[in-house]
Amino acid sequence: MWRKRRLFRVAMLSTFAVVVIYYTTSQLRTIQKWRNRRKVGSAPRWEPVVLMNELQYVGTERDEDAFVRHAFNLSSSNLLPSDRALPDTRHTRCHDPSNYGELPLETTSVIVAFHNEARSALLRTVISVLNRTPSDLVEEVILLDDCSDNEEDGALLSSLPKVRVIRNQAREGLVRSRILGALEARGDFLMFLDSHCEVNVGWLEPLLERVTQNPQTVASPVIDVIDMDTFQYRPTSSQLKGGFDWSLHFKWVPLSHKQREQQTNPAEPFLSPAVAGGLFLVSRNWFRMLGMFDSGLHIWGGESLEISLKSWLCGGKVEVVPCSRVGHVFRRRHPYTFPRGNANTYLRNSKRVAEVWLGDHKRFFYEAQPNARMMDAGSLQEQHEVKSQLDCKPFQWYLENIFPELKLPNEENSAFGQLRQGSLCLQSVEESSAIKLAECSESEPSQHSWAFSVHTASIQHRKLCLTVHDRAKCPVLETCTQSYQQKWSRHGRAVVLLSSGQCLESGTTSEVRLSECRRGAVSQQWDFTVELQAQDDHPVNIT
Ligand code: UD2
Ligand code: MN
Repeated sequence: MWRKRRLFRVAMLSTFAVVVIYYTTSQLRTIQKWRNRRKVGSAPRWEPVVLMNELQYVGTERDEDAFVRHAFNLSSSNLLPSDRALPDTRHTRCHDPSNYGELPLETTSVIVAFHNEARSALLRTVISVLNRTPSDLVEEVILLDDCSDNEEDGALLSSLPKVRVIRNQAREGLVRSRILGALEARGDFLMFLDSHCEVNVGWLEPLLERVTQNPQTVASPVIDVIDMDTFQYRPTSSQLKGGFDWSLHFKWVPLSHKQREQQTNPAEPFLSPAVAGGLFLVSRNWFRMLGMFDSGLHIWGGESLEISLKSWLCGGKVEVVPCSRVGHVFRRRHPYTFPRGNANTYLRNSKRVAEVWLGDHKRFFYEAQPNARMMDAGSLQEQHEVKSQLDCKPFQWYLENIFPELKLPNEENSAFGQLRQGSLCLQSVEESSAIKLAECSESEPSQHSWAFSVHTASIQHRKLCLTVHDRAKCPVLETCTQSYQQKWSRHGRAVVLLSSGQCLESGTTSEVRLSECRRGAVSQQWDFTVELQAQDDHPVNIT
């Protein structure tokens, strides 16, 4: 009896032990499997399945002149297979996958908007993504057909693994198409590509690493060149950052001396004032928080500077990641129509970006692009709302900290922006010539666009001049006449009416008046946001 019970207990205990061991090892195995699943650099897990007849899809489309329809050599593109080999253009340091650490469990939606793209180029874009990305990192490839003439260009690709095709019934332009793609995306990260790209080996992992480390990062690959004539794939310098000039034209900028000094090797990601093109990875949540792209941007242009400025000014950052390489066919002209006229569309888009993000510095945009002044850019209310909701920084901060290479043009205005005293700013009063002081606010237009010109000795607010009538004490805003009642000078921080030698002074309430200058009086000290020339530091005779 006693022996029986002991045997029973031993049997129970060993069954229990077996169950525990089995459960633990199976759990460990699952964890290991997940770990392996996220190991970087392993062979692609997409098994190419012939789901379509490539030759039949690409067909025999030919141009009389090879460049007419697509602005690149169509014959060269058509001759290449969709899965051609590419030279690995990365720095050797990028070859070691352990450099990228643990990858996220989240997936990426690749979004490709296209309008009348050459089928061979479009197919190569998709196949390069499927073949060169570990399958479990890719949620889907969204092909956003922006109302191409032939619906089948996109539709026939929907049989490829992970590919979803969405078609616009009317032409929306690349910006609204990408927004639509982002709204449809199920992945946690969004990667935007043009429809004539080829991603290179290990392209996504280094981008993912950056965005996972800091989810408020916009991460751009280095964009290699696919020759528009021969389709040869060539490396570009991995040490250039994205920038722009006052016309808001994108340009490449070499890394600053300081950045080069800080860099320990050329494979390291670096901060960039703007994305180096329209190809980048961003977290879907962060992109949505930023209000995505401005949906008022038509057809082509403006969105890459918009997302860059928005990221930097509203708490994020922009990086170029040299270990990530994506080839792109750069062209000399747009191969498609602009329903509203080519130059106008781009200029209008740029005006929207300038109006929302450049603050008082938009004056330089208008000087570089005078035709934009009179253009109707549409409502910007939504963009301003995003800006104030996210409490975005002023452009001056960006100039000082992120893009010091963008120099202010030498112009006659020696100071401009807000005219402030401590936390108070001078502002115009609607439908009146009066001015008053109020708490400074980035988004209050009546506080911006003050300018002091040494040349004309005037203080302007938009088109009006600060004027003090004889025997009046309070300055008002009136049409500029160059009269002595509108002549001012600045002495240190004092603002002096030349004819009377009196100083601009804040009162106890919101009013502003003229009074005798008193050395060091805080109520007579004024600052403009931006000084274009060093001020005359010699103290003048202030009694
Ligand atoms: C550069 C960017 C591009 C975008 C653009 C400015 C690179 C490599 N490319 O363009 O991503 O930022 O500047 O907006 O930096 N498309 C449409 N609908 C249209 C017009 C174009 O879907 O109405 C597609 C087009 O088929 C292409 C993509 O948008 O896939 C970008 O257009 P692009 O290749 O003509 O522009 P690109 O390379 O000059
Ligand atoms: Mn392109």
